[in-house]
Amino acid sequence: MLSQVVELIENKHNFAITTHARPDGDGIGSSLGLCWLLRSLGKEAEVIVSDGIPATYHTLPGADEIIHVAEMIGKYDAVFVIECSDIERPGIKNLDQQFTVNIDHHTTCEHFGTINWIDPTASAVGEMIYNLCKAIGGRISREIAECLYMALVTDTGSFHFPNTTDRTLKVASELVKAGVKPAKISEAVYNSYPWSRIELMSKVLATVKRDASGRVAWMRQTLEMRESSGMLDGDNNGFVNIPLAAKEIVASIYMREVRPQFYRVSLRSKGDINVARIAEKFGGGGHKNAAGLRIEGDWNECERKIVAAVIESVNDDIHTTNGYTLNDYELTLV
Ligand SMILES: [Mn+2]
Repeated sequence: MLSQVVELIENKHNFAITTHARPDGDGIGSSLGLCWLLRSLGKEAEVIVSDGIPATYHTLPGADEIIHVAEMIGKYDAVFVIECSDIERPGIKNLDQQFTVNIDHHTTCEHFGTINWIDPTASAVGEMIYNLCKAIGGRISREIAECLYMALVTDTGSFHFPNTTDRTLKVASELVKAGVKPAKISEAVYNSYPWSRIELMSKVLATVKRDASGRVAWMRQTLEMRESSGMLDGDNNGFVNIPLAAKEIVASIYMREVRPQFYRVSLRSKGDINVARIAEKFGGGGHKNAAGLRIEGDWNECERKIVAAVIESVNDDIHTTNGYTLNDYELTLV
């Protein structure tokens, strides 16, 4: 919990911070934000990751100092593990030999750390790092603010996903006061893609289908599409949300072929439709409105199973909530 994290930082000196492979804005932004916080407190800190950093995050302060490692070398007083469901997610060997601090806001997170601080009410880990900064009496520098704002913007979809709370907006406001230029971050996140994203989008959108009720949509991304579009890492970020722009669509499925017979699947939903429960059925996890899973086998067979599970779940959720309407967003996260 938070008090243990504060005590650890006060009493130790030499820290590393890591996040999951294929890092996103919350993983990178929170890691760098925490790194700047620790340094401002006179501590040694560095961010270590196993994977490449998507171009979107290269402009964040400190991104150019991130160290790429395949295994833990040297001993730290503690390693902060940001936004990871388990100790394997960072993809760093021998991480389990370290004193680890697990910081996450996902309910499906395992308590794998020596210290575990899990706050499912936070919109992003970035919001938790802000709270940590306040709890430890740190100052929100412009560097910390830019990194944490990136975390908030990306995890809340520019503050329009249901995880956005009054606290999220208050934190965002404080970060802007500390020097963040929201338009600069939004430009980096939403209007700085290479053309290959548009090429890939046109191919993926050509596969979109929906069920007879018109409430569930699904799309595919094949290995061939990756190659023919010249796809770069991150080019497909957010594609899963596109069908949700249609008023009647309440759940969206995005299947990516990672290698023959192996797919990563993203699920997104609106309001009370719970896709985390569906992902868990297939061994995955996530939040009520944003979840993911992996599945192996024949394309059509895998797609059929997942689509059927989502349609069934949507029907149940609509039934149990006694008539769902799109204006019925209930913020369960306060
Ligand atoms: Mn997050």
